Amino acid sequence: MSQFNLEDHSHRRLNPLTGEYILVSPHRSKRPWQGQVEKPQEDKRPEYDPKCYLCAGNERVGGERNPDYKDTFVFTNDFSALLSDTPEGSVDEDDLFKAESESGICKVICFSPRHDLTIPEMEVPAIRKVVDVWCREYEELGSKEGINYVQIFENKGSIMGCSNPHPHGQIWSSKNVPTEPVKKGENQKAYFEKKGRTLLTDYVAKELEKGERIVAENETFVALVPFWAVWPFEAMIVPKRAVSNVLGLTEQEKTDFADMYKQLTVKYDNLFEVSFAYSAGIHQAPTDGKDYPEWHMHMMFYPPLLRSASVKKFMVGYEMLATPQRDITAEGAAKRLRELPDVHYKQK
Ligand code: H2U
Repeated sequence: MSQFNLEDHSHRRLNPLTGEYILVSPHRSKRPWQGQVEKPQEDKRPEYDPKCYLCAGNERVGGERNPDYKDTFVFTNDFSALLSDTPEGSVDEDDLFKAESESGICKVICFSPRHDLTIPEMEVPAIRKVVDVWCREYEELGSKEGINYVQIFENKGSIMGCSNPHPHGQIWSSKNVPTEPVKKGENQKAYFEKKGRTLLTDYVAKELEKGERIVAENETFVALVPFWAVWPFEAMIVPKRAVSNVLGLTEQEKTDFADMYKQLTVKYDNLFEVSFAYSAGIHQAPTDGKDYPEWHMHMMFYPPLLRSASVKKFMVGYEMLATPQRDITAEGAAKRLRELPDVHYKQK
């Protein structure tokens, strides 16, 4: 028996942010593949689509008309999953049937009036305006009574459930802190109490030293494939400095955040020369008025593509019943992304 190593042998890796394990089976990436092959979607779109409900000047499904916006545009979701006027109430029957009312505000953010663009094809100053919208909305929504968490996210690509190719993201803000940020908050708190520094301050410093999982870096931000990544090309964008939410970012850091968002997504698109689908979102401190020195904000990217423009990873079988599993290692995925060009394939 050879000595245990992470490149050849099955192992489980801990996600210290969530406290959960994932299974890594590097030897399995050599197995033959006879699974599903889909045709990549056509990605030719006009700058303006008269039928798009997010294009400037067009009517949305609910009958409201979008203004003639020039950069970003935010509106309250016409089909909000959370509503601000939901009455308070709860049910608790023998600890077995528990429910409580949930309320909140949901918004949609158009990233650009250009129907044909996506984040990796936008310029950094335009993406910076998206970062500014996130800051404004986090502040405005978060300061409302009864809003204790602001989840900013983006679904990109129809395979991730995105309903419209027009570049856009969403915000769902709620009374309760949702499951993922609760777990991450608890683990970051425990680490901070033990070490006096945020978990991600120490983690990012170590990753920068090691270099093997780094995808891109600028002065104040880094994009990396986390050691505990579940999705094949999962990545996170993290500020090098401990900042608990987007409002703590300096002007320079906001621009660097936009730059990192572009750099990572350009590499994503270049990987299979296709508009790379993902769900991405920012995890940051709750907005209940308390201090969260342990929280270190970060943006997660969960892309489903695995082998080509059409073959995606399925979260089925063992993943649904036991624990998430991956074949290609985080290090292998980071190396592939890192070595890709910084110029978008459509601009070559
Ligand atoms: P997704 O593409 O990630 O589904 O986001 C689009 C959101 O836009 C979706 O939540 C909303 C949908 O409810 N929407 C409106 O608010 N108004 C419309 O006219 C169409 C879609």
